[in-house]
Amino acid sequence: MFNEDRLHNWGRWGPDDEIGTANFITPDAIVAAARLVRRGVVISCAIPLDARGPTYPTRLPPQHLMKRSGADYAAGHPTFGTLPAGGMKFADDYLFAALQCSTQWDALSHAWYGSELYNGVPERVVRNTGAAKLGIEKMYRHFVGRGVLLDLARAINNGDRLAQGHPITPAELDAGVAFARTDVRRGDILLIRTGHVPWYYTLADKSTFWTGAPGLGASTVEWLHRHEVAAVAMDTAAVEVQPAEHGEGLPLHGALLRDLGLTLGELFELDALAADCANDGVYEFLFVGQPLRIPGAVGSPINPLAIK
Ligand code: UVW
Repeated sequence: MFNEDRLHNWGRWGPDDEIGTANFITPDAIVAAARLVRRGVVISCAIPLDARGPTYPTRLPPQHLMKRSGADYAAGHPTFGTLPAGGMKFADDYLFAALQCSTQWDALSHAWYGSELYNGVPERVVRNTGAAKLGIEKMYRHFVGRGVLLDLARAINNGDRLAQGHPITPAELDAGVAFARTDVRRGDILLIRTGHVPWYYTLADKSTFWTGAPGLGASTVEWLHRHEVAAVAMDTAAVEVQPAEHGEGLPLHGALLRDLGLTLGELFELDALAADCANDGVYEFLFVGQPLRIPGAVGSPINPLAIK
């Protein structure tokens, strides 16, 4: 189902394109972004990948299991070899996790409507063995570039978190840009802070968190398309406002991932970065956020870094 009336990037980078707006990040843009590193400060935008985090209710929280630990050796498990000092001892572990249970990229194969994904890829390519096209591994070298933080909590809400159900508007994005005293350029990786994810960790009743979220309103699709950003990431579980402004579900996943080919980052932790930006007044930085190279995966955990 292709609808010319909707904003889209289908065909913009050829019929076989699988990376969408990541195409906006040019080698020159990466060189320019590297020049933004001035203080040698590295800030992670990830929450801990553990069961205490806000995993979307349709998924299981991650489980980290130890296969071998110091307790095994204390109980008499044999060492590996005899040198040095009676042999080597090794710890080993497993992670059982939904690929989108924590700080993550949504692959372009994560969401669609009708029977086609981004660039007209038929839904049958998303098989029970994985996505034969548009998998997150196609991004394994991407999302290195200029990052810009729009701290909307500070810019439009006196530093308080945005309310659940608050639909972010283009004017509010502009206010975030003005607050940052910078601009948004083609190929930028846009980080938008609402303060929502940190709130989760303070809640005694976690179910409250899932009754709604601030996020992008429908009218921001044109803004994002016009600014030609490479990716958008937020400190919320779904990027878009919840409940949706019109109808139910996650309609912006269709407009952004499927129509624009715009990769979405979710469950980012932006408070530490925001504090640093408020301190030095610099809201642009080198952003480095590669997905894991998992063939056919429709999302990936990441530890995105802002380097200033
Ligand atoms: C769903 O997959 C339902 O949402 P999200 O992309 O926000 O994790």
